[in-house]
Amino acid sequence: MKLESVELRRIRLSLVAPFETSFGVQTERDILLLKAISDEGEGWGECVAGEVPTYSSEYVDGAQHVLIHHLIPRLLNRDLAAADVASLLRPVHGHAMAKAAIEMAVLDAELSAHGESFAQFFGAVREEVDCGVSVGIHGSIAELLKTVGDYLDQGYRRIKLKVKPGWDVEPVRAVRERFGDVALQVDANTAYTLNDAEHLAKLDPFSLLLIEQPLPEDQVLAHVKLAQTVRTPICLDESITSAQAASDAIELGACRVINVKPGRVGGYLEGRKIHDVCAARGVPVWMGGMLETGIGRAGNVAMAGMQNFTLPGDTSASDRYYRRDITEPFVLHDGRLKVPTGPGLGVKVDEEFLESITYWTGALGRAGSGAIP
Ligand code: SMG
Ligand code: MG
Repeated sequence: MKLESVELRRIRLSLVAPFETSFGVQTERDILLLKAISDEGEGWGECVAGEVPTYSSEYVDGAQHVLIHHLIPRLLNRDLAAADVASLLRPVHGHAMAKAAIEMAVLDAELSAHGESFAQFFGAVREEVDCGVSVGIHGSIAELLKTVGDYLDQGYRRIKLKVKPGWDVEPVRAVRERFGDVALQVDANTAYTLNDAEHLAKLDPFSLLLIEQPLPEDQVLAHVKLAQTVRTPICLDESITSAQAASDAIELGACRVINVKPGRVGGYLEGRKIHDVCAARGVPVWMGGMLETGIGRAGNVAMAGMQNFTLPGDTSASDRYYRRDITEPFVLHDGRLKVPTGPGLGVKVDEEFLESITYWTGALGRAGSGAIP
């Protein structure tokens, strides 16, 4: 397949409700979308980098810059397969989310051309996947209980509470007391230090499925030490940047569960490797979320259909995020989302709606469209 050009597009989409984490509040997403245009057809990619570099060092303006100046030029006008993208981009260090976005677009173009779905390509074994929902930090316990109750009424099969120092044991206790043995886990997004080990052990009596990324991402050894005090299984998110990092963390005993986010690890192909490494070591994985639109959600739900994705993911329905999605919406049925079956991502982008929320476009490649406005 020859990559002839890449269109870039920035859109803004408001979230249906503010989403607060230990690193800030988000009320909308400013999203970079890519369209890969090849001699065999087109494909979509969504970049999961946020507006500010607070989840990780990447942010959407930076991702756009590195794609335009360093990544896309290495791929244009070459005969390539999606499987070649990571190695062609390896000379550029870091920028996993930017790399993941272009690899995704190339993969969608390639699979669409062959009539193969993402799920078939990944060897997915499920037609639908169990869904959890990530619940932000709230202003009060009463408000939190209302939100959690609403999500449980909608059918979500697992609740994840965002936590931070000062908002951890009490909200967990309140949700356990009110909602009984609901599947429950927490995510700290690196907000604690190893000095908080005794405090985090206070979560042990609540039978959480896991505690996600309690300590900073580069502190793998500290997670090993934390696991000696805290009985709740530790799950790593931000720390796992590659299959190698996953393998090392497991061998060191830093985690017993891994959250796979294709964007964080440089793409779906590296995500699949992490799945395989974890499966071989008996470590369960689950699909993370980065507030994706229907484009990113389609790929994530397909990958979550793989065998070792045994825990419900942060793969919530479109209406948990956006009033109107840019594809047909993903709708929850009995706490599950259907894995798309059509070629490539298997969703149709609503081009008219997309145009209406686009505030910038650019293109690279092909005569006459090389300019970035
Ligand atoms: O997509 O449902 C979603 C959000 C899930 O909590 C979620 N993601 O660290 O796991 C995580 C956070 C990062 C999101 S910041 C935009
Ligand atoms: Mg997380």
